[in-house]
Amino acid sequence: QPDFGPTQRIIFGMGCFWSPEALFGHMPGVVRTRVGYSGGHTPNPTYRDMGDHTETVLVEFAPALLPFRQIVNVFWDRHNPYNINDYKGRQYQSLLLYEDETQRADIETVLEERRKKGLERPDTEIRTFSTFYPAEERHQKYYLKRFPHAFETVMSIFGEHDAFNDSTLAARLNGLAKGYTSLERIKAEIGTWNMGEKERAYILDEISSIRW
Ligand code: MHO
Repeated sequence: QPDFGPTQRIIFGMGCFWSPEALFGHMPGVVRTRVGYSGGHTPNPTYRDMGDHTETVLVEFAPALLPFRQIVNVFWDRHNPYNINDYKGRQYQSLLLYEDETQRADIETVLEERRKKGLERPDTEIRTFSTFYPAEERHQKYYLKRFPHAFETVMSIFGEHDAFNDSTLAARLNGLAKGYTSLERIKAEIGTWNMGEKERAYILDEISSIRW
């Protein structure tokens, strides 16, 4: 796993959590992603029984590479944040959980910029971080797992599920599996990662061997 320097976190609810994990995962500057349940009070939610929680993606990113306001604009540009038909209720609530007051102020700035562009204020619930309950393993990096050889190759690099799920590589390849990026772009980015040369060569070799 490369060193990206200081990171921040943000939690987004924007419908079924599979796609947003791939969307943010493909973006350079995103360090890792997890899908889970958050925003509610029900203890120990599961997919079958999430109570008042929402499907969310936890995004850890390096603000030096990807500014916070840019991520927030992607969040609003890439889902429907208006409660017009209340589809699936709280499960698919448009939700934004921020980590600190600096982020909150940035969110207000983004909303103001969007208002000036004539965009209607979203119905998104905007609140501080609450407990994030990681979803079941089958939901993590969902699209990458549709490609068994790719999944097995990346698992063989990291050895176990937590390290796999926490890796930047799995996040990018999950974005690729969903069609958000290309292998060429990922390889070019890996060339810039702050890591040992032997490790870099090994990773590039392994991902070149994947049969998609
Ligand atoms: N694609 C599924 C939703 C799964 S997502 C984890 C469906 O259309 O029911 O909510």
